[in-house]
Amino acid sequence: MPPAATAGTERSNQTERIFGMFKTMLLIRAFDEAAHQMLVEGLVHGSVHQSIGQEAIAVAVCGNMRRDDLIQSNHRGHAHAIAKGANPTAMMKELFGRVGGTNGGKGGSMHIADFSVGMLGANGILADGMSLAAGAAQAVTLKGEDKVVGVFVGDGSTNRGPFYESLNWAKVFHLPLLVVCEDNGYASTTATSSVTSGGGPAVRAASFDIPVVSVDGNDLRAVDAAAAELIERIRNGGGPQFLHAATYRLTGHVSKDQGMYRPAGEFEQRWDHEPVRRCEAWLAEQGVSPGDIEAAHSAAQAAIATSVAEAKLAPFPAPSLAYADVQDVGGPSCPK
Ligand SMILES: Cc1ncc(C[n+]2csc(CCOP(=O)(O)OP(=O)(O)O)c2C)c(N)n1
Ligand SMILES: [Mg+2]
Repeated sequence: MPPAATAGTERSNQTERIFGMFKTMLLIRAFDEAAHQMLVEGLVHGSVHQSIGQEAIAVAVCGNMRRDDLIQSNHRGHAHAIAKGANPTAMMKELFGRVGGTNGGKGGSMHIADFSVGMLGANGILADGMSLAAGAAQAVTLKGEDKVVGVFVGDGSTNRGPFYESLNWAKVFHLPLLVVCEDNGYASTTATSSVTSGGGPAVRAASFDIPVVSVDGNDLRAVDAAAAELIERIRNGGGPQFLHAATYRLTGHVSKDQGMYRPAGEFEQRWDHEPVRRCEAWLAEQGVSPGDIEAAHSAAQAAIATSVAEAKLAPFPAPSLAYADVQDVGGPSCPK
């Protein structure tokens, strides 16, 4: 029987742990909502890829990693960066293109990186993060470190070559790599199942003799348990592992995409299964009071409002810095 939901009730360590992850999910959602709003207001340029509805995967995977473990993200990287510990204000400044951004304001949403927390970077080229992560995992092995490398890949991206090359390489060299497939069923405007042969990402990974765990990616506790087991296996020398997490993105491909290509009623139906509400219901059963849950929502909103306010005030980088930190400056129009 769950404990009574009264103020002052001592909560179990597991409840506190999940409550902490719940707060990170709220922070991610608030960040993604604000990022879209700032795009609409013309303060953020380009596109914003939100992870609304998918937050549990990033949070539970990164929540089982050490700070010095490494992750490689993809085009939809805000959730991964925040979950790994990147500062949301520095990230918001990056989206605004301002000084103090994670990449000096010169990378934008799809290039967020923060090596101080082991976030190697986002990447707009589908599945190429897999190759970078395999390389990072090989470096970890060559240096004799005990770090784990995690890489997030979308279901649609598993139809690209680098996915297979990297799985093969990781298996052959027994690399400490956790591949996390966030399977939201869509690749841009295409239902991934309509362009994918065979049994999908989990079957494909298993064909490389890489152990696979499939999980309901909207169940924070289920992802937490699966990630804990797989990361433990890797840390103990078990080689690459594959986590297939089924989820659903509650927005279109980019934030301004209304998802008109989705079947009527699909969005509405899926809101009932999204991870924040589900986790909230579980926390309430464990005795977390409505007041504490409400306070968590308010804190996330306030934190991101501060991030936005600070980003608005930050200056743009000086034009003289345009070529700083750029690797290839050898072209005729690029002064050395
Ligand atoms: C090599 C390459 N081809 C095409 C694109 C355009 N593109 C960007 S995201 C996307 C769909 C990605 O789907 P998925 O991997 O399932 O990730 P999701 O967006 O669902 O998170 C496509 C086709 C790209 N960025 N890179
Ligand atoms: Mg997808």
